[in-house]
Amino acid sequence: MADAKAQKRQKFESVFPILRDELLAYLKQEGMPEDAITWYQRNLDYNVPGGKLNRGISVVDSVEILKGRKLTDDEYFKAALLGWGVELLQAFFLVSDDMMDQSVTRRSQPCWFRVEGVNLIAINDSFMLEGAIYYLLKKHFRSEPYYVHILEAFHDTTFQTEIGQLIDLITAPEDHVDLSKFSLAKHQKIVIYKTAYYSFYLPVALAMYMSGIPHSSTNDPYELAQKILVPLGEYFQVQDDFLDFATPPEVLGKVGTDIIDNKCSWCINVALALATPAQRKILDDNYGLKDKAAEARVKALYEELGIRQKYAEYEEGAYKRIIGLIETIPPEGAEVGAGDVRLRREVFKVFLDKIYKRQK
Ligand code: DMA
Ligand code: MG
Ligand code: MG
Ligand code: MG
Repeated sequence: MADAKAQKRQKFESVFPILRDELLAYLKQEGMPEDAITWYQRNLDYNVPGGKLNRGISVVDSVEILKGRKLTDDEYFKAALLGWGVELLQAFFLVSDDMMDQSVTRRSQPCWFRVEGVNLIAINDSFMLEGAIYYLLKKHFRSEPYYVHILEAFHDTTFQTEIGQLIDLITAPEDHVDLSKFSLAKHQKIVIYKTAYYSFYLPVALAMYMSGIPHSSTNDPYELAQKILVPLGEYFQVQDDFLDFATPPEVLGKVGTDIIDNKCSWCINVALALATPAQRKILDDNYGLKDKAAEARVKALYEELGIRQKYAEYEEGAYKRIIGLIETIPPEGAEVGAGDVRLRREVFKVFLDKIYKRQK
């Protein structure tokens, strides 16, 4: 089992150097100086391949499930390229997110902008991670009938993520802590926009387009997919918020910054709902300060309020709710016709199982 998973990851990873070399060859062909090519290679190698790769591998998994058979070599390469497109988008968001959140580490190494000699050049580096997506899509998908659909899927979810990042950032001003501005409703809006669309809807929508699933004016399968994947993404970001508080950096691969950054996180919203007036004062006095001792006081109060237990309850509820949503898809066997490519429960079940009770 674990072996099959490692093999799948390895096969997916083996596509990355091919794509990276195509990008570097483009710079070479344009006569770019050697140090620019080396810089871009370092940017790509440092920021793209080192994560969990859930989003990227989900594109491949979903195409396999939707087609209902093993992929040809060409199909595998194309599905993996779309997967690496999502990972490039993720790298673009993470490099910029870490600057805006003033984070310290990512994937167990210093955030890219903190690497010696990088600093604000990381802004342009993040743009070049995004630019890579459209270079590769044009090169490999331009003549596909679904080319415009996948372009739109990348563009639409990118804009949604940027809107989400905006509300995440302006809800967390550095110089002014006002916890009465937070709410779970606001939190839901933030997490759906900053995380759910690009992390969950995008990989599945890309697989659906590549598998030839058409849009429909009645019961659009893309809308149905979104109805399941948005709550799944919301659950994933609640996990991210919880792990920011609860998981040591050695395990998580990044140092949590939500309390110090004054973020409208799931944890603070639950804490606000549970706090007595005396406990509320502790939160008001210590949240959002650039001070490790204040952060520790907030964390101690989270423990006292039983945030871990609340999270365990939330996770069970979210899991059951999402299973219920998945079951709104007609079960296997309810075929419309032979060779019919349609949405399948397993696409969502596999994605859900990847994140249920995750520790990092
Ligand atoms: C994640 O928000 C959203 C994007 C678009 C990167 P975050 O700042 O909570 O992420 P992380 O905890 O990984 O820094
Ligand atoms: Mg962040
Ligand atoms: Mg952030
Ligand atoms: Mg986070």
